[in-house]
Amino acid sequence: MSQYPDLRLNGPVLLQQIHALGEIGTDPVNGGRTRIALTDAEKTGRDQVVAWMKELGLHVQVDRIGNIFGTLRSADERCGQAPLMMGSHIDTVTNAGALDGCYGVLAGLAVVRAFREAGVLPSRPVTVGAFTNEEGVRYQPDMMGSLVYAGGMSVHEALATVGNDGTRLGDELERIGYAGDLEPGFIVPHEYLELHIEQGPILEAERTLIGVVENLQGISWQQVTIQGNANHAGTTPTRLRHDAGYAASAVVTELRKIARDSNGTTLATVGCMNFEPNVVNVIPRKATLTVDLRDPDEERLVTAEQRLSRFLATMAEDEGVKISTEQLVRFQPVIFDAGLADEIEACAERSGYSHRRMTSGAGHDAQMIARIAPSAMIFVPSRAGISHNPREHTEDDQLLNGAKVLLDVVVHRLNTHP
Ligand code: HGY
Ligand code: MN
Ligand code: MN
Repeated sequence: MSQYPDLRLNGPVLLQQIHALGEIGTDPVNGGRTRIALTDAEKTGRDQVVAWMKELGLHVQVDRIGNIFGTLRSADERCGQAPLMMGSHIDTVTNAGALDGCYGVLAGLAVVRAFREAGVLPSRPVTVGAFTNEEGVRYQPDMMGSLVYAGGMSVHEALATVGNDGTRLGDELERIGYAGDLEPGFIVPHEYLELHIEQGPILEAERTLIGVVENLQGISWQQVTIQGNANHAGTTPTRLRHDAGYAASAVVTELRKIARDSNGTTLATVGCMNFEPNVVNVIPRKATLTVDLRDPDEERLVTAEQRLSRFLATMAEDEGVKISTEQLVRFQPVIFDAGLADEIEACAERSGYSHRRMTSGAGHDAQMIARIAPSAMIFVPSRAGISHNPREHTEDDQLLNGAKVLLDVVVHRLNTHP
């Protein structure tokens, strides 16, 4: 018999808050919203989430890397009791949808609201976290706030990180007023749950409502710099060229071959590419590009990295260019807690929601918190599998299904792990 028989999800408030947060940082020209980490727009989003946490009477804390935590105290306030934590992020990529990350943070607040509206307190503290710089667009690596929190990166190193706009992360954190004084990791969660949109096509294609996320693929980000020779586009014979632009383009083609040869498990993306001097009639003297490689299997990911490295060495030789690489991110695949995954599956089953076990293609804060506490994720469908795009969308009833499963899992964990 549940200790919390009267808990109900307040769906309308959750949907209203998702909409309201999605209005912060909107881009009327290119669509969507842009709340890159530690920008003014993201600060406004942070301020709004903190205000909602305070409205719920949560104890709000900010750590030295700007991670925000709102905690609902437990009924008996046993000293030092580890909280059950839910969380995600509210920073976005450029021209993002309204759900990536935000949904998980606001659904966590909806779970707390269910306790508040029922007038009951949980048997252990319940904390909702919003982690800094999950997207890694401005400062690498991504999932930085949760990585620091889990002890995978020092606060000093994170604060000293220089962004691709030349700013220092610690200065920007001070500027937006979220340089907290608590040591990251000051709360070690009893367990951690992250509700997130799938950001891929599987659940929709299979008409399945809930994803029980068992694992998360490995991620490798590199910056590749190719140094060639600028020369006249009209007078330089092909055989005499040292064309950084050609070399960079050949990398993109080779990466598609690497992905294809993996039978689809390895994914390869060149998201950024710049030429210098970037002029129509000048052979590029320099090209910089980013490479994002992912695979659920560590060995295959290493194989893809090694194949790329060999290709770069051969290209440097053949084209007479200098190629250097810088590793920006390297995270191994993560297996989530089997007990929590079973619990999520049982809750989805009990609610009559179709469900399936799956791998996360995207990186998430849960992969970092899994280093310090049992963690797992719940997915809901993404329309046409679209994300990191203004057209990112999940139906309201699907969003509420996910939040109800999150509430149900929290209640069950509190009942069985008081
Ligand atoms: O890159 C990712 O997978 C995440 O969105 N940061
Ligand atoms: Mn996300
Ligand atoms: Mn994202």
